[in-house]
Amino acid sequence: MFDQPHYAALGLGEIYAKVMDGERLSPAEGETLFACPDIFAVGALAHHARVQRHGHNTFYVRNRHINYSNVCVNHCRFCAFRRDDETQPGAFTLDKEAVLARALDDDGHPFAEIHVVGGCHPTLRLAWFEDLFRSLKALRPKAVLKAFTVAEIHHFARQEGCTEKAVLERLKHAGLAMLTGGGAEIFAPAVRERICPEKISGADYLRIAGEAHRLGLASNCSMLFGHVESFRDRAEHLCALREQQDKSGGFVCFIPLAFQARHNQLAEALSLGGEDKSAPQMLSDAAAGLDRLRVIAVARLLLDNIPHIKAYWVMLGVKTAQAALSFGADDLDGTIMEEHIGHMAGADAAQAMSRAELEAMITGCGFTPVNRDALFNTLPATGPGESA
Ligand code: V47
Repeated sequence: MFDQPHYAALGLGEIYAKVMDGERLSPAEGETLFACPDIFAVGALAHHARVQRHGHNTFYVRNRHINYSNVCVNHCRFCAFRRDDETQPGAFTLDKEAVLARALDDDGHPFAEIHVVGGCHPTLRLAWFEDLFRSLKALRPKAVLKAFTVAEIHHFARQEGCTEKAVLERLKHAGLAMLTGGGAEIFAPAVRERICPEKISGADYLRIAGEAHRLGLASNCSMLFGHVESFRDRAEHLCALREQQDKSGGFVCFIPLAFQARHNQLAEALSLGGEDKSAPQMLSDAAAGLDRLRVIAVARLLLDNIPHIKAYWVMLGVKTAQAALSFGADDLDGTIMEEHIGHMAGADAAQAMSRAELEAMITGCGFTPVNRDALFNTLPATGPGESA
């Protein structure tokens, strides 16, 4: 069914030929794929590209997310996690001991990844995090330490009155191996102005990611979708990441972040009818599920130089994440243990998954589980005495 005539009839003949020949697609072709009514045709092309690169291998990681605080100086309109200060209901800031206790809560089988994020805190300074990271690495030397988005790196540089490069060097020296992919949102300036007017620009996101890569730090990258962005905004966002990757090469994994529409200003504005009703966010639940698969598929097809596409089960939902494995995704992320950013905005997935559950999710849809660390180094399957 998914042969050349089928694609030609859909107006995708040239895209089909390019994917079969391993040629790069243009931003306009990405937009065409977002608009194509046949989601299965788009998914089959993405699955082809995924199998070419990874076969049926599907990655997961034994990891722990640690949110040190939700106090943040920015006012991103999509965020339900942030608070202005410690006095607001729901605000929290962990002390060093509480962070270390979470990293140690691993049944004696150290996490392969420790993922630390919290937003742009008004008073916690870079030196506090350097000390924290040194302690984390002393306690769990084998865990890959992944922390912050490039927005926090920019925030520290302003706090300290130094360059982002100097911040990154200090953090690297303290044990940081990579940055998380968050904070990219949508690069299109008009959309950014509507959803996160105080956040660094898309150009700065890419510039600081490039600085990190040049220093030997890896990073992930992302796109927040399903709110007020257009198909063109999505395609251009993905191609801007691809262009940066051509230059600096350090993006390991792309994470499409499906907008969670509870308890945040943007969701309220959309449901109150003040904004554009044609936005993807206004799709029914079923259509939104298909849209999530489509974003995974188009990302796989446009991002020919970023090795991994993550089906982040927390934001996609477990079942959609499973389906995403047949639409181009090759990674499910991990055990997580504790998640606040998505859950405070309405994500209804569990807080944690065991390793056995992740493996069952993968084998249950015909793929092969591969245990990994944050940098996608392959790790052995369950070791002796290790709990699932
Ligand atoms: O930076 C905030 C986004 C990000 C909402 O690097 C929202 O491996 C959806 O970056 N709906 C944090 N998204 C999560 C993140 C992440 C998660 C898992 C793995 C990795 C990785 C990175 O979540 C934020 C922001 O872009 N976000 N609010 C919301 N309402």
